[in-house]
Amino acid sequence: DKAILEASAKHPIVPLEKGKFYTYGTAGFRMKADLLEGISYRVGLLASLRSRKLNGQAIGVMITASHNPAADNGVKIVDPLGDMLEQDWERYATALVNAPSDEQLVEVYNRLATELKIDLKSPSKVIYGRDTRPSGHKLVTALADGLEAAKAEFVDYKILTTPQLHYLVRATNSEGTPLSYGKVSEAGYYEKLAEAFVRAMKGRRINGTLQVDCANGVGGPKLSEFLKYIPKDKVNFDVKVVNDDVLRPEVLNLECGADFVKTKQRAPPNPKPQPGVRSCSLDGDADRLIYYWVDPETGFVMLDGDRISSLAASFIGDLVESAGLKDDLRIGVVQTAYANGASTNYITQHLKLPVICTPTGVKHLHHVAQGFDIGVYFEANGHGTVLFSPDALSAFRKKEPQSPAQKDALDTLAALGDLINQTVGDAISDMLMVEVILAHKNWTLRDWAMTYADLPNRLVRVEVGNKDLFQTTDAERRLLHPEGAQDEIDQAVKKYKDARSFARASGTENACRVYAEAATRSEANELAERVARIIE
Ligand code: NG1
Ligand code: ZN
Repeated sequence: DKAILEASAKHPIVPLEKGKFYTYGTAGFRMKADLLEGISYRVGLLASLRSRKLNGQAIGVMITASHNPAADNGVKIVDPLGDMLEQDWERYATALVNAPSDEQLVEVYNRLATELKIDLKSPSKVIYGRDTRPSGHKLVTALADGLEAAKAEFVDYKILTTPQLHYLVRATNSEGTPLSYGKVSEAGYYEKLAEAFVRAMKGRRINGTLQVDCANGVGGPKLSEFLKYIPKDKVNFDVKVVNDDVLRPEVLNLECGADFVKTKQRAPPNPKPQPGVRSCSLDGDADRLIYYWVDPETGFVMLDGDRISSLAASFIGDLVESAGLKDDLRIGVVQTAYANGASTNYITQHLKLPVICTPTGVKHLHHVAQGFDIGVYFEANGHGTVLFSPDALSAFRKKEPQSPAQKDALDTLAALGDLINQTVGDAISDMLMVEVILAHKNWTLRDWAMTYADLPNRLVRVEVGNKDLFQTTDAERRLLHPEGAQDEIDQAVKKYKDARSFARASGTENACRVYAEAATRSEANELAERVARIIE
């Protein structure tokens, strides 16, 4: 107790206005970096408890604020399989972080240990990493002090992408078991991806250079490092890495990156967009991916998370059929309400695959995707992955092929199982998956974009007095409160062709978001404005 008390005094919590609390949201604790030091210390305490509760399995802590401005930062906890912290524990995190004094912190810590039947003398292991934000230094120091005070064993992996940290957590916990996820090192991550990439490509050629905008974040140096692992004689992957300046913190996510491209619906102004260049953007911690190109005739064309999702579902669905596994494995796609309606139609009607809609936040999508043998999940913003069940992975390896085509399909599926990050959405891994699929199909980005036409859509942020008044149901697609608001939205939607609109409170910002789509751009804009006025 003494150690925890003393170290706590070094990393105080910044008090909030009366009646306000820090909350563990969709992205953990995320805010201006100068509020986070005490929080990071306390998250160290919590992570050590979580590890002890789970028999000393390694728990991860990632320090990042992803696509948010450089002055922000965030702290989030990763569970032993590399997935997000179990939902029940978000409450404990909130309780620990909001303890008003050092003494009360010790009290809450001990109370949690008693309530959860945690032996504070048992082993505990925590591993952590951070993105390139300068504030990360101070936050990992506070985190390490928390881990030391709690007498946990810990490993500092320094600068990593978020998905790399998730990989390392899973690799650490599966080391030496039959389910080993890969070598426990950053190099092990690159080796695994490079090997699976070569295997999945099977000598096929990639058509043209890919320009990768790295948001001036951690993805830049990590992607450059990864590229060294690809054997040039086996795959031609010509990548031009741009926006990879991690030395000037102020340029992080500034006018570049996946979030910029998706929300502004245009290419980053730097480097100056050249017509026809195959391009993609990562976000600040390299877990989101958006493809695009500037067409000489039609202008900017974007291939977002919905496109990646439908591309993956279509390719993997075909492979499963060719492999003769169609009756054995259930494939499904998971989306949120922000998925473009045209993508949902394409997946259900053309690919004939089930689609489930969940509330915003990848933890929800991930959970539902685990219910399928092959669960494809992406948020429209480009964050997602494809999950394979143990049954699926073993079928790819064990099924006796009846023909060379069947063997080919099984081999490709097995390679995809290793190539696609099974812990969390991973921009580098997803990019390799997209490249494999386009190479197999011999498709350009334009071919990919031709599969269906997106409905014009508009997303607006609305400042409201109290966003907590906005309660939703039906995977956030309908408002329960304020009373009458949903009826008004329904009336507005009826006035437009192929229209859909919904409003919900943001989980990461102090505002509401309104989404609208309709048959034409002007109708989508008009509908969004109308609905915004309803909830204002
Ligand atoms: P909120 O602020 O709850 O809308 C945003 C994104 C989510 C998700 C989280 C976590 C949109 C509309 N919302 O959530 O998709 O990525 O941030 O980063 O893009
Ligand atoms: Zn991110």
